Amino acid sequence: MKPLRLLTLASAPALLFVLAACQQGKAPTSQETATQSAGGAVGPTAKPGISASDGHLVLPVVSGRPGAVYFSVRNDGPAAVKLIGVHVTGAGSAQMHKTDGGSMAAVDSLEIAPGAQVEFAPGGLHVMAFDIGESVKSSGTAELTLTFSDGDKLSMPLRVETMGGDMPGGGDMPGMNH
Ligand SMILES: [Cu+2]
Repeated sequence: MKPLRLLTLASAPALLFVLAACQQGKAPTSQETATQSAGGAVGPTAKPGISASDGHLVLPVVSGRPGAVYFSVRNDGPAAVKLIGVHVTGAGSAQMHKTDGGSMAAVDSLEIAPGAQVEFAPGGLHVMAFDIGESVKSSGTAELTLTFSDGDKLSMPLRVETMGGDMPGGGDMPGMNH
């Protein structure tokens, strides 16, 4: 894959440090120390040292609008990794975005420092999924695959939800529906 030179997100490091600071207390639980893997949230395609959890896809209220994917990803490996691509099953395309104030911008790559956990959450980083097919809506499940700069991938299941159901005003994505 492409080597280096992909770092474009100026504000990412600050976010990473904040998140990393919240995650310093992590220690293996007794029932998990036997395995070398970093957490059980990910399937067999897991990238070593990287774990992801709490993946969910929020469908738009209006069909045809993009959906948003949120999840947590953690780097328990010894070196920084760079997330360079995302894929959502059943979606025509997907792209990393970052909401900043009232607008959002595409994020081409995202470096995750050793020991850092990055949250893709409403109001910040998210994955935008375009052209979501009917198969996703009817089955209620989807899968997110992350691609890293070294070519490794990591997949996780996504819970499918509908925007606005329980969320006041459905307003967790400023700028998305306007
Ligand atoms: Cu977006």
